[in-house]
Amino acid sequence: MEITQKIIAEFEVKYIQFLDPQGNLLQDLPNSLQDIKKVVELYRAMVETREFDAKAILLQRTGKLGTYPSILGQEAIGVGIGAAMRLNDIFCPYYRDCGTQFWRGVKMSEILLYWGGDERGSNFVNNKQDFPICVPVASQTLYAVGVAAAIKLKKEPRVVVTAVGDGGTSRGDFYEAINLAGVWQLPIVFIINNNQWAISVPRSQQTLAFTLAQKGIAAGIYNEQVDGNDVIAMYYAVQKAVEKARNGQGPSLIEALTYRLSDHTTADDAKRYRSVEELEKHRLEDPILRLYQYLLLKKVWNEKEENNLKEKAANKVQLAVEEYFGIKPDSPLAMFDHLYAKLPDALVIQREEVSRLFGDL
Ligand SMILES: Cc1ncc(C[n+]2csc(CCOP(=O)(O)OP(=O)(O)O)c2C)c(N)n1
Ligand SMILES: [Mg+2]
Repeated sequence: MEITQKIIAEFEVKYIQFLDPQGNLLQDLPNSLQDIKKVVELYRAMVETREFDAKAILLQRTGKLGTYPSILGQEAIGVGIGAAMRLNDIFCPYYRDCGTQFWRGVKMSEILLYWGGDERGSNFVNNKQDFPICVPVASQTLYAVGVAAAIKLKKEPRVVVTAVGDGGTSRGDFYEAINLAGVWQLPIVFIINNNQWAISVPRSQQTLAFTLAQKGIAAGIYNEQVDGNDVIAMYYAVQKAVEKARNGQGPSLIEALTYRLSDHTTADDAKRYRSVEELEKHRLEDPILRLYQYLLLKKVWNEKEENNLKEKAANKVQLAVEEYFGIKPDSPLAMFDHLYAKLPDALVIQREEVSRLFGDL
C-alpha cells in the first residue's frame, strides 16, 4: 500500500548581494544609496573602524588594554547596521559590534575604556539608551526582546536591533528570543554575524541546518541571508527589516555571511585550529577591499583620497587613545557598584576589606 502525504508548507531562504569580491556591481544600487556620497560615507566608516581595530590589538599587545575581540573582516556588518538604524532606535550589541556603535555615536575612547576593564566605558555620553557590550553569548537577544516588548506596549515608533554570532544561534537564549519575538510580533531585528567560527568550533559543527537564516522559519519570522562582506547589501537588508518592524510588520532575522579574519580574541591563536589556506581564501572577500575597488571603478575615489582618509582615521584613533590614557583609573570599590540595589552581607564584608586595603579612593 502506498502512503500519500501532502505538502502543507514550503519555505524559501533568500540571499542578497550587490557587490562581488572584485567590486563589480551585480545589480542597481538600492534607492536609498543612489547618492554615491552615502556609499563613500559607508567606506569611510569601515576604514576608521579597521584603523581602530588594529590599534586596539597593539594596545593589548603592549599591556595597555585587556583582552580584545577584533572585528577584522566584519566591518561591513557593523557599519551596515549602524547606517540602517535611526538614532532613537535601540541597539543591543555583542562584543563584535563596535562598527555599529561608532556609527551611532559611541566614542572610541569609551570602547577602549570598556576593554581596559573599566565599566564606565559602557556609560555612553551620546546614546544612553543603547545597551552595553554583552559578553555572555546570546543573552543579549533575550533582553533585546524585553526592550522591544516595552516599545510595543508604549506604542513608540522605535525598533530594537540586536546582533549575535553563529555560535550564539545554537543557544537556547537565541531560540527563545526569536520565538517570542514572533509570537508577540515585536519591533525587533536579529542580525547573525556568521563569521564561520565560534572560537575554535567551525560553523559545520554548530548545526546541520543549511542556513542559519532558516532558523527564523521555525519562529515564524521573516528571514534572509545577506553577503555580510558587502556593506551595500547589509545596509539595504537591515534598513528594509528595520522599517518593516517600525511599520508594525513584525520581526526579522538576517544572517550575514562573513569570515573572522582575526583570532577570536587577543587571547586566542587561530593557527592552532584552522589552516592558512582557508584564511587566505577568505581574505580575498574582504569587505573594504571590494568597496575600494568599486569606488575606484566609479571614479569617485583615488589614491590621494585614500591616503587622506587613512591619515585622518589614524589621527582620530590616536586622539581617542590619548583620551583613554588620560582617564584616571576608577576606585577598586567601583566593582561593587550597580550590582545590587542593596549589597548582600557577604559583599558588604568584601567591600569593607577592599576599602581597608585601598582606602576610599
Ligand atoms: C554563555 C557563554 N558561554 C560561553 C562563553 C565563552 N565564549 C565566548 S565567545 C564564544 C564563542 C562565540 O562564537 P560566536 O557566537 O560565533 O561569536 P563570534 O565570537 O564568532 O563573533 C564562547 C563560547 C560565553 N562568553 N558565554
Ligand atoms: Mg562566530
